[in-house]
Order: sequence, then structure tokens, then C-alpha cells
Amino acid sequence: MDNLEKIVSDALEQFSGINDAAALEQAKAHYLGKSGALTDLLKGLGKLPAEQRREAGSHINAAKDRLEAALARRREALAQLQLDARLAEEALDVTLPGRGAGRGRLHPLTRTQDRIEAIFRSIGFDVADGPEIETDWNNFTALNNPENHPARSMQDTFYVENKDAAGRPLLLRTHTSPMQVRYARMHAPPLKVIAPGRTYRVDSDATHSPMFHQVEGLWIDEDVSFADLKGVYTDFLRRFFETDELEVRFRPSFFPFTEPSAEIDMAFGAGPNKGQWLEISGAGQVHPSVIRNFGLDPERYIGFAFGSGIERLAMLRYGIHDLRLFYDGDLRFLQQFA
Ligand code: 2NM
Repeated sequence: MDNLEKIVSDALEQFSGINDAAALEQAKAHYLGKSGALTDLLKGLGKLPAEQRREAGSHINAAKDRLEAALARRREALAQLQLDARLAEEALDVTLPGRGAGRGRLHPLTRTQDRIEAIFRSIGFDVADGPEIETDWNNFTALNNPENHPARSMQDTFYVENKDAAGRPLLLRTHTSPMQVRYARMHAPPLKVIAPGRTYRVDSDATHSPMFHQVEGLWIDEDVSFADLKGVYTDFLRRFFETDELEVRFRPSFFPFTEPSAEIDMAFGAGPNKGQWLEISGAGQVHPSVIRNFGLDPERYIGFAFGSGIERLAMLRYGIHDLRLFYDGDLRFLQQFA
């Protein structure tokens, strides 16, 4: 029986030193398995004289129970150790302050468009918004573009695959003028409206984006003149750039939808661009054919229209030198516009 005590104390010592569940099961087999040390003793009972068998058997079984109990405790301890390690590894500090939802802000182009709208509303202009997918008639024909004008080609204009109900081509508007056409055909003069929004052209490089923003203005009545255009647009620029020291000049130009047509340049009286003329807009007296396509009599109605790039206005106002910054979605850039 000294032998039995030795086996038990060896086993208990071994079990308590094991830190791995698989190793523990292997150690168990060494004592209690098919040819384990205790199992061998049990098998040897048969060789004992009958009167010793019962007592020896109960000793061995008691030893076996002690080992089973030690194994169970060790298994539980190992499982607890494993759980503790996992909890430590995957610990979450639920007391850390949250990241929060982060306050959003308006994109600089949205701010610029809002600012333009506010200025024109304050002098009685309506603001019109409409579809970016347009008919060929609204985008080109009504605006006096010849059938074979290169702007109509697939090299310059994005056509969509769907056609309108009459099977005519649909396209992404190349300017916001088609909205002026829609507005003019839905309202009675005097017409005083701006149409800001997204426009699309097949053009992409450092200074051109296939999607950009325009604001076009239109004022039609019985006696609207080029002098009104000059007054309205100069007032707009001075308020937009917050300086009265801003000069405006008109240079002759050509657009199919206006006659006569002009490019509008501006020059600041102060600042980094002092005295330098910058092209800022196209404009002109709306062509009689366009007035007719508005559903109006060109003998009675006359007026002006202009078209400006919102990106260009924003770049000059904020001192931004790369058009692509508007579209990259880089928060380091965008967060500067509170
Ligand atoms: C420009 C330049 C000149 C323009 C014309 C019209 C409409 F619809 F009345 F015919 N809207 N905008 C116009 C005129 C646009 O952009 C450079």
C-alpha cells in the first residue's frame, strides 16, 4: 500500500503542475487509462489472497476517487485560467468616452450656392431646381443650338441609354439653361430666376471635372436692358466677394442662345489679385429664337441671361487653387469650412 500512496502523491503533484487541458488528459491516462498505474493495481487484485482482496480493492478505489476529484478541480482551474486570459486580452474599457456622432458641416460648394441664392433672392429672383437628366430639346434645341453643333456630340455630352417617351435621346444636362426653359414655359413674365445646380460635360483634367456646378440667371420683361445686366451682376459680385472695390467689364463673345453675347471679367481693387482681370461669367441678351421657345413673343419680351461656374466663384472666394479638392472628400480640406 506504500506503493499506492506513492502513486497518488505523484499524480496529485503532476496534475497541479499542468497548465494545459490536453496535457492534463494525457496525465490522467497515465494513471487511470487502460494500462494506467492504478488500473494495473486493480487488475492485480485477482492475484491476492481472497481475505485481502476487499480491503485492497477499497483502498485502490478510494485512491481512484481522489485522483478523479483532483482532475476535476484542475480541469476547472484550467478553464478559469483560460477564461481570465481571454477576458484580459479582449478587455473593453466601457468607461472610455465615446467618439460621438461628430458634427457635420456644409460642403464649400453648398455654402457657395446658398450664398449665391441668398443674394439673388434678396433682389427678387426666384430659385429654380429641376432634373439633371434632360431632353435634347430643353438642353440644346430650345437654346438655339444648331442640329450639327459639336457640343451635341458624344465627345462632349453624356447621353444616357434610356430614351424619352417619344424615343428621343436623353442626356445629362450640360448647363442649367434647360431649367430656365422649363421655368419660362411654366411662368408668366416678368421672369426673374436663377437656376443653380449640377451640370455634366465630357471633360476631365486638373481644371475640368465631368460634373461641376453652374448658376444661370434670367431676367425677362418688356424693358430689361444690358444696363440692368451690368447693374445686377456687378452688385452680385460685390456682395459675393464682400468688397465695393470690385470692377466689372464686358468683352464681346458668342453664345448660340444670346445676341449680343459677352464675357464678364472682374478685377479687385485690393488683395492678391489686385488690378488683375479674371474671367468670371458668360452673359448676353437672350436670343429672339430662345424667347420664342420660351413661348413668348420676342417683339414684346426682352432680357438677359448669364451663366457662372460655382466652383470658380468658390475658388476665388476661398483662395482654393485645385478644383479636385472639392470632390476628393478629404476631411482635412473640408473641415476648414465651418
Ligand atoms: C451662359 C452665357 C450666356 C444663358 C442663357 C439662358 C437662357 F435660358 F435664357 F437662354 N440661360 N443661361 C446663358 C447665357 C448662359 O453661360 C456661360
